[in-house]
Amino acid sequence: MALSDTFLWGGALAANQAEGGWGEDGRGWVVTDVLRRHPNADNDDFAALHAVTLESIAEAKADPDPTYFPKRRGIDFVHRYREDLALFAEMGFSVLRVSILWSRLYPTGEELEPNEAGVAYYLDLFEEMQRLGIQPLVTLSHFDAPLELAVTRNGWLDRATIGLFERFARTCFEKFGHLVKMWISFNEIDGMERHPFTSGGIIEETVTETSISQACYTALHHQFVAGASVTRLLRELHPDAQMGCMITMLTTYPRTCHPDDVAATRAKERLLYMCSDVQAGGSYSPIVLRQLAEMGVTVPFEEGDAELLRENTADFVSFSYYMSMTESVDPDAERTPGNTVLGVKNPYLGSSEWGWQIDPIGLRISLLDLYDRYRKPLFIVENGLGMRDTVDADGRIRDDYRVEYFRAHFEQMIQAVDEGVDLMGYTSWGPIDLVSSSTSQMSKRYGFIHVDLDDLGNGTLERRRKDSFHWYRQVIESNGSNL
Ligand code: BGP
Repeated sequence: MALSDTFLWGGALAANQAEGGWGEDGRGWVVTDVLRRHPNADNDDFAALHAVTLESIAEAKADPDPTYFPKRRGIDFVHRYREDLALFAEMGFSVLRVSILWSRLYPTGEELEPNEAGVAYYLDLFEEMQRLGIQPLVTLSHFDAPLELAVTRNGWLDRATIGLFERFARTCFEKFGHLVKMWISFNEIDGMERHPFTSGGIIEETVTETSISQACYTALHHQFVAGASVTRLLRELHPDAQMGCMITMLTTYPRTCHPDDVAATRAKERLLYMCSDVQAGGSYSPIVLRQLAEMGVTVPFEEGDAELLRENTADFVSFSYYMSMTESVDPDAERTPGNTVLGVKNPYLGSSEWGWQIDPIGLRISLLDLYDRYRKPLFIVENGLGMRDTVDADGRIRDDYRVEYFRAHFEQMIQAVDEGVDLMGYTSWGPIDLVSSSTSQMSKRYGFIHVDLDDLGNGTLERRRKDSFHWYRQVIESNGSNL
């Protein structure tokens, strides 16, 4: 069997990690602009890098040197997108996932009218994609709440943020809806508890809720309501368009077959599916609501919320997949870092330089589980291997480890489709090197295209095809039959 002719192949970027253009054209501050890269490039202590206070924000805002704030520069995509899109087209991309930076359209989030320069940039980007035959898949919110909303409203904790987001989304649909037919409301919406500042614009020291968990679930509920509301709006304005939800897929295995480990794994999984259950299924699981209540958390339902969620579910379920997780009740079980989480080590898996466990079979398990659960089309919108690459003396980047990673994942993906999964497409994470989300490092590279830029911002920004570039082109050309 093979993938259908309509299967979409491409890559995925996020505005806050790629665009740059900080301080230009009326672009406002965004939460990730104040995240400091640790001076030691090897340090990827996630919690420390993502902890912000009002004081650290003020200090960062007063520091005009982007050296330690790499997301302000990104890879300068905002000025080089034509060149980059041409390279994507050369690989044969039929889809490119990008996000729209909220503060490029609404610099503080509160303006009544959009910033015209921002609108013009995205229009040009989408028009150029159309010219090249690349369909846009657009995320409305990818770790980019306007900083001002975080400071003045504690971001998504304030229910009024829903209305501001609706205004932003309406502008996106009205201005770009003729070019964009596939949307995603929130990137990795389940990230709220793991990184409240980047996901929710929440500054922990100013939280007045009973607990930080309560604050996170309140903010998350507001995002669910906002997501459903903009889904309804999209259907009114563009009935031919589709809205997807997006989760971090962390398929979880029990460390042993001891029933305690299995029960703990199931409890983890229930939380894993919590967001897609609401966004694709239309309601919170009663068991999860009980679990939250036991943690002292109440979901702040207001009149009409339940109905809105039920009636405006996602058209497709998209997800990132980098690794599987393992669960154990043994407090001494060996731990290993993962995508913004610390998990139990799985002795059967190898891992990347950053300790992320590599598990292609977990991708197939994820696809089958998600499709079984929701019976909605799926979209793999992030997957890839972050590594330090070296440019050899002859100018080549021999990233056969990356090819090996993708090959193994594609085999499992195709097998899942053969087993009955309805999969719309695949976008690899960071088809061109960009600034890492969790570490703000440039040296953690995912691309088929190398960018000459180091952790301190030195480099020409020149783009260079890696060996994997040629391999991916042939995969796309053969629609996955030539791996
Ligand atoms: C996901 C995010 C992305 C991305 C990716 C890789 O969680 O949606 O924005 O960056 O992970 O993570 P990192 O850049 O930390 O290696």
